[in-house]
Amino acid sequence: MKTQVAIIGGGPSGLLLSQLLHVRGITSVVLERRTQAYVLSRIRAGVLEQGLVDLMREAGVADRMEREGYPHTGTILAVDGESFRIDFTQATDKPVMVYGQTEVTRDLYAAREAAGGRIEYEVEDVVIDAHGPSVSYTVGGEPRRVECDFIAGCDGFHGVSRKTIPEDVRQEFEKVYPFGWLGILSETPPVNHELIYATSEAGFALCSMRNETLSRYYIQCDMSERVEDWSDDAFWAELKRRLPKEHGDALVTGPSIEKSIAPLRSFVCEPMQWGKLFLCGDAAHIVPPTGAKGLNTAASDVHYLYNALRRFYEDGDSAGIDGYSETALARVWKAERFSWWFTSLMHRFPDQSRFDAKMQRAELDFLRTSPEAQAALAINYVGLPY
Ligand code: RFL
Ligand code: PHB
Repeated sequence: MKTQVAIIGGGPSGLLLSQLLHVRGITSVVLERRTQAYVLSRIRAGVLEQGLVDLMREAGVADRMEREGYPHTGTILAVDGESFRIDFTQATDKPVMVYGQTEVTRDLYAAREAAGGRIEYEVEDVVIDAHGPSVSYTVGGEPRRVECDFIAGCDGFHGVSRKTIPEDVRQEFEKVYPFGWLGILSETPPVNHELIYATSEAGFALCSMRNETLSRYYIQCDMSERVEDWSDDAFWAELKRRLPKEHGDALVTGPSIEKSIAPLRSFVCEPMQWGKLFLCGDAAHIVPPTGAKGLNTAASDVHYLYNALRRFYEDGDSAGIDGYSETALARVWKAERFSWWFTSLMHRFPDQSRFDAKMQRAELDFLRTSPEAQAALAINYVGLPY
């Protein structure tokens, strides 16, 4: 098979890139290891930056998001039972959009299918020749091969693309946090119309949502804990303990429809390109979810790669392609910094000294009282410019 861009991974990065290229008449094939139903069953991000919203518009897949998504102009921070609001509009003119990653992915699959886009599911044994360039794989044991001009590695943290970059070229930077997030999805109305990021002696908690009848909640937990050991009742009780009284009292509880534990990690791979292979999204970097930056940073990579490919095909200009890694990484590191900072500020660390705890409280107090500190949070949270 021949195509212009072979895309490995049918998550949000791969699908968005494929759809944007399609709008510009550039052909691609998406190779996905799982089934579409499996990809859509993963409950992940819920907050979209304006940059991603604009990319969805450019890709022609924004209609349902505009109808069903919720623009938010602020978020609540709760510290030891007292809350204050970070108003995004004081420092930026941009809201964020509350719209689930599952829905983004669903809309992208629908658009690719409507356009007759080629997606191969349940591919195995993917081998990348970054210089050929070509991609070989099997489906149901049958060998296949795609010849292409470029390869986009959009296959997430556990994919094969990153590992194709030779070890003596590839540098990896990593920080693993000593806790995870236990998350539940429940068919209950959200406790508040805006997200609540809460910290207390008992640890971090987050109240988020998908819509008026579907809530997403997280609590910081030990990585040794097991989902099976957390009954719904135990989860609700612990969440309530970590929220200000007015929110805890307002919490509507119900059975969970999904419950899982996610580890927290910061990770960056440099460079993000090798030969004709270009990494996008979780394949190249991971952030802890505290700043809601994972999907959004994947989208900024897609923005840079899509525009670089467009310039190449439309103007014969390879400057964007050549500089992709450097351009993408400059923004990636800023999202890493924000996610690391917000995580460090809001969680209880098991090895935290009494001094460390005082520093955290002083910084939170500074944030509560300083418009400039709130502006810095807002600018990063709504998303730095591309
Ligand atoms: P994905 O979504 O992991 O998709 C990669 C796809 O590649 C496939 N794949 C392969 N295909 C072919 N061959 C192989 N060898 C392959 N290996 C893997 C996989 O099956 C998969 O379909 O990466 P992508 O597209 O880069 O998207 C990244 C985002 O999914 C991720 O950054 C976010 O979900 C992170 N994240 C959040 N990000 C935000 O921006 N805002 C949030 O509010 C937010 N909350 C979250 C999150 C992630 C979480 N978890 C569980 C990790 C909350 C959670 C709990
Ligand atoms: C979510 O809704 O899943 C969510 C929202 C904000 C975050 C992380 C996750 O920072």
